[in-house]
Amino acid sequence: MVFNWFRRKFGGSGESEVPADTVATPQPEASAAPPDLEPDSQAAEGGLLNWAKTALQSIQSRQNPRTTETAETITATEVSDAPPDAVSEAPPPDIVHPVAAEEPEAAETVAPVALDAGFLWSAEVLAAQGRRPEEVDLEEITWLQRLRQGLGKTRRGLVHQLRSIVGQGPLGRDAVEEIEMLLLQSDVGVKATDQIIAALQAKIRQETLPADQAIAYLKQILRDTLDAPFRNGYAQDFAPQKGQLNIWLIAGVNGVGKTTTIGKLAHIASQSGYRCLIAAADTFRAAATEQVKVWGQRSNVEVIANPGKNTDPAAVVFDAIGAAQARGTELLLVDTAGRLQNKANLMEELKKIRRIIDKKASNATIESLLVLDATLGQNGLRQAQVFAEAAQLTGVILTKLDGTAKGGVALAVVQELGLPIRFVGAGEGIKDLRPFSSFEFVEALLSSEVEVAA
Ligand SMILES: Nc1nc2c(ncn2[C@@H]2O[C@H](COP(=O)(O)OP(=O)(O)O)[C@@H](O)[C@H]2O)c(=O)[nH]1
Ligand SMILES: [Mg+2]
Repeated sequence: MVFNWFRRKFGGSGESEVPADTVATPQPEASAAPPDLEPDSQAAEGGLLNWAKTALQSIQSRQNPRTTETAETITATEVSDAPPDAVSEAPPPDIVHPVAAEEPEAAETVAPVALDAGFLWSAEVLAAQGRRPEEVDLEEITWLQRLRQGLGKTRRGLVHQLRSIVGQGPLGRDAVEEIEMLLLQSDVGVKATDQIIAALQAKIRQETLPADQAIAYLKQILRDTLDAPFRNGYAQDFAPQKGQLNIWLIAGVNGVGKTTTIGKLAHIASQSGYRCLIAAADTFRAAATEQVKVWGQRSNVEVIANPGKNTDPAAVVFDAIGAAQARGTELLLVDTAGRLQNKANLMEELKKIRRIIDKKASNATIESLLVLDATLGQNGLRQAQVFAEAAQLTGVILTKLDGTAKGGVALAVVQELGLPIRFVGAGEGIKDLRPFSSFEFVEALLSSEVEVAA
């Protein structure tokens, strides 16, 4: 049974637009989990612990085939892409990176799963979204923990101070100003902060809020901010359509993580049962094609490239679309350059690629996704404006949330660009990218430490 990582459910790779809950899943293997929980009462009646136990048992019962799968991919990870700084100029494309050779994926999957505090926190977040314990994948648990870890620094500063502010009694003007400062320090940006504070003040004018309710309300405001694009015409569901060609153009400046993200997306796609192909259209840097090929090997996805020097990226895209159409590819991922001789050239090149796609694949579903490095904070946003015009952006992928990034930038991104965040990256490994969920993000950003330690 295939877990569809885009839709985050088992067997959900089909054309069906029916919501998860109403899909009948007749697969007999699905009932491997102990059936002693009522399907709709898990979190509420059985309690979190039962939910987590059931999830753990289901995961364990599915673990065997998965371990074999991972073992095969490990060999490919021994060669690594060098960081962009090292490879951006002409020479050595084949720098071997010892660090990446020991990618955590093997250990991660093989490690025994325990019902520890991290597992429980992830379980709580999944259960709160109406997920059923039998339909949760282990990688979702580990991913949530990683996201939470990545946002740890911001969270510890933010939550601690927030609690001390709201703990002082009903929110007054001074307290609101302090919260405003906190948000700005967390990279939320002026515009989004203003809006969040306005919403908070409006609420406070109506009623006094005890500390817990104030934080719960703040969480809701943050989720609403992140979900605003869905109220403005963007579809909430974001997955390639089965049985037809989807083309995702991946753009962004040098070093933000485009190629890495393509590798991770290719992995998600092939794991989820999509026929996937990569177009290596960053022909500017000599090493770029090699780097994307390594990711192709890791994810078991073929890469269409033109080995010639100074090849026209639009020509590579043209060839890749031809190949995709001939093979019945469902998802074509297009890697692009992040730097050319100058910005105008880069934008021209992106426009040209876009024209080729529109022309040669007029029936395809096209998404143009901007990759933003979360550690760049507000600076990244300025770059984004330029791309927005050239590439007709339809969404954002936020990377490097595991680093020094202050997670608040996600709110600024949505507020300033009006685009939905589609995926978030929190690590250099192949599994370190997942579809974005405002609920999970805000929980990872604002859940208190105490709950987990309990
Ligand atoms: N820590 C961390 N590093 C990342 C992430 N995504 C990408 N990177 C690293 O960022 C560097 C640049 O990535 P690359 O994909 O080459 O960027 P590109 O120039 O936009 O294609 C590489 O060293 C990646 O391993 C992430 O989510 N977390
Ligand atoms: Mg690249």
